[in-house]
Amino acid sequence: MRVYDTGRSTLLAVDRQTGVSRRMIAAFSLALVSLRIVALPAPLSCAHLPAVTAPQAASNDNRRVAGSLRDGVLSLRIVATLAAWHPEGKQGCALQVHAFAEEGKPAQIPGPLIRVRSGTEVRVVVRNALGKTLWMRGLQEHNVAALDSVAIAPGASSEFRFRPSAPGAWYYWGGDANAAVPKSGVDGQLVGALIVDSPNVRPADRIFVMTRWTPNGLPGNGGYQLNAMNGLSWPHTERLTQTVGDSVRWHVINASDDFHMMHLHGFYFRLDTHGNAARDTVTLSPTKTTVVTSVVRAGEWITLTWSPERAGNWLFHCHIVAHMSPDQQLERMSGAVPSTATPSSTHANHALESMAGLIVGVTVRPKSRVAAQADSRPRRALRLFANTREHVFAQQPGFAFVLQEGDAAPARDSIRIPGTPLVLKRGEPVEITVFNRLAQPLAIHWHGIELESYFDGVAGWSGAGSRVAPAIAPNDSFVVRFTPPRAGTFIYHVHNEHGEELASGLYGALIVLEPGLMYDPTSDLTLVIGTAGPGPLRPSFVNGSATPDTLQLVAAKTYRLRLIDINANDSHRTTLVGPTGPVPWRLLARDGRELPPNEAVPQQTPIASAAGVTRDMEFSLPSGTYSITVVHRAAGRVTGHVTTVPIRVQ
Ligand SMILES: [Cu+2]
Repeated sequence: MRVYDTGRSTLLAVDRQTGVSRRMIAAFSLALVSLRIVALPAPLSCAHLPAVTAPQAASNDNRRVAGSLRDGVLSLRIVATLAAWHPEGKQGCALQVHAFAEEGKPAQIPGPLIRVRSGTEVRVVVRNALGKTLWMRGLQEHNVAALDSVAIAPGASSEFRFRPSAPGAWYYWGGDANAAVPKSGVDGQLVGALIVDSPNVRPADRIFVMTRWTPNGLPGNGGYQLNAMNGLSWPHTERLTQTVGDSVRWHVINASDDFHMMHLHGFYFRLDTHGNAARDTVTLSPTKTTVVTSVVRAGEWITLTWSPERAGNWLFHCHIVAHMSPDQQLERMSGAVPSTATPSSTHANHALESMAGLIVGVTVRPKSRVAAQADSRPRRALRLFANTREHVFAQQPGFAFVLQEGDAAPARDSIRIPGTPLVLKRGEPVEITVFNRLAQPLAIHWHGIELESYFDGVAGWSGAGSRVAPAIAPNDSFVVRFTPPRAGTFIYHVHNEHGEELASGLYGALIVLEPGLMYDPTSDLTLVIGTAGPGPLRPSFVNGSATPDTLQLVAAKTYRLRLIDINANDSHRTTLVGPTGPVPWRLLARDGRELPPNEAVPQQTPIASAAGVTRDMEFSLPSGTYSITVVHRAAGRVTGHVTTVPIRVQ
């Protein structure tokens, strides 16, 4: 591991430098890591990609406001033009796309940042240098019922004058007619943030614009997609540095045509605003809630605040496997011309090599030099085995985490999907030895648990300084230590995918109880939603089955239901259904955090969820026949697949 730690320290050591040099050094470090692994870095070949002739676009970190502000008027001239986009840094391959530039300057991806205090007049002239009609949307006052669209003929210009009054993380975009959200084709980068601040306050904050690219019509690339944060794909995305105790505020704009599940490692964040292109209120997920994962649907944005309480390296990323997968690396895209690039198969550094896309790294510095006191109390010891068995999903293997119960380790090929529920106590130190019996290195993430960075489970990244957690090598083990600070419903799951391990069972429920309580399965129910193995879409698993057993319940008894969604790529709506339709239940907790009275939602059904979400509900039923239905949605659309948990109440 020493080799990769060296690379990592180089990455961290330069985070005060400019974005450009940081990225260059990041690229250098990555090259250094590859060099040590494969002896020679493969020459970068972009020959498998469509030819690029346009001038290079710059990635835009959304820190510099475009245009000039004079006498209460922000004036700006932008042009829609062809540009070469380098989502993997300036040294990486390029894609030819449409992008916005300030007149006379290189194009930017995402486009120039428009930012004003509410009440400021904005005058934007947009020139269309593309060979097609450009439909512009979003350059207007917001909080309206519907947005305008304005067509600009090829070669023509159009001026937009408006005086925005509604504060929010709005955006503008261009494309073909009637694009309700920015489309992921050649126009997918033709977007820019339009931030309206309240008149008096402009808090220190950051803006992240998420965009997407798919190779419309390129042969052999049906499933390929590339997702970017401020124009860059991990590990080329910006590295942020914070200090313990900071107040961090981010605007996260999903300027794409797919939904994202934004997850923060190690800390909760408060969702302050949740809007879409037209309005600052989205009704499906309430704002002012505190979670570790929030959905941001196509065209939506959120403003969130959080405060790092512990030092170390952390991630903020989309939890959808396809949006954090190394399959997004341009070298993995095939094309009309066969690729000469060799995909990285060693995964020697999980963080740098086996993730890509919508990921931002955050390094939190300690506030003082005094190290936190180690917890010297005795630790409850658990032994957890990562097992696999052949031919579980037709010809494909299944995977599972199996806890040792008794004196003997479980058989190497014993699996149970989901993994053994881990039941811990709030405030009780635990020591979990994870044994890797897989053929590949393993990293395991304790989702929602507030713990020390080193044990967070992102191999090659979690930790601080030169002490960075390794991946667990095959036939090796790793000791994880933490003390859960709160009771609630959490998840543990694989964090490094080599194939489809998450979809194939490598996850489980992590339940933390108040001290003195025992887990009572007769009143405490856990339903874990997972993907039903690799391959084409089908009904999701609930507790490892597409046809779960009937729950036998007692009339008038109060039940707690822990609902965990840890499927790979899709979303769900879960409803308690009785003889006459949906039955209300009481929402008790989100992502393991008990709802305080001012956030309590007395009755809620259905529960919307996707990867990385937990919800606790309470209900009590009269005698009768009921069911819990889990309706499957892919890319936000109902697929027709429903998993039903029958319930009999007597
Ligand atoms: Cu995503």
